[in-house]
Amino acid sequence: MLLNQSKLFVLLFMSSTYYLQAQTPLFEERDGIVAVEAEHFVGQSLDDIRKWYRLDEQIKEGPKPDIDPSHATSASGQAYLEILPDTRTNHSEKLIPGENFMNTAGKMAMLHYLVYFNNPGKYYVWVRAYSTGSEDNGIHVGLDGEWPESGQRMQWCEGKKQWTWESKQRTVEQHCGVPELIYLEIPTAGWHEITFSMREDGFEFDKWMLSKEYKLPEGSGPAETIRKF
Ligand SMILES: [Ca+2]
Ligand SMILES: [Ca+2]
Ligand SMILES: [Ca+2]
Repeated sequence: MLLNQSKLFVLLFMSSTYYLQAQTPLFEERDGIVAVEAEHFVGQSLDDIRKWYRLDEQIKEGPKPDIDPSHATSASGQAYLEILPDTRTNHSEKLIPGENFMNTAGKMAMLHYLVYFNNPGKYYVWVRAYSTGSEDNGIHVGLDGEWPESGQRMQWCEGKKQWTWESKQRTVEQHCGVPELIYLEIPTAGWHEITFSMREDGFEFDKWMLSKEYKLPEGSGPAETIRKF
């Protein structure tokens, strides 16, 4: 337990380079499941050009442009995050790498979460997102400051204009994504940092889940697996 606590302090120290939210819950894997509201991040970084903004029942909009209204009422926890501003909503608007698009993981608009794992191993990553068009449906996921190939280019094509769980990787051959290619290998029991970073601006992020089994979550997914001390 002492070792685990000291690891947590190291993680929190590492995290001090980004803004730490007050009273953010920490999370725990139980029975092969981690479930987290996107809006319960512990901090964000690399947010000078694009940033994640919380939308909820009180905060109904962020920086413009943003072509669509808030989707908070149908979000899990009635809150979600969106990368704004959104300057590319369709193919006719200019693609500017490093501004409204970032194909490389871990370079822009990064969210940080801390999770205690009881069971190491391979976990599929699921994200509940709301996509309106063709240029707001990609994100990357990483682990402990690294960005493995299996966390790059999460992609949504189906389920437009509604909150949709997905776990598929965009590839050269399959732009709509291939199942079972998005996963993280948790090397040890104990504390680990899960991170998400921008691929396309305007991405709307409600909730995420890790699961040992590749099984589509139902509805808003399982209840958050908050760490109990
Ligand atoms: Ca939007
Ligand atoms: Ca966009
Ligand atoms: Ca949410």
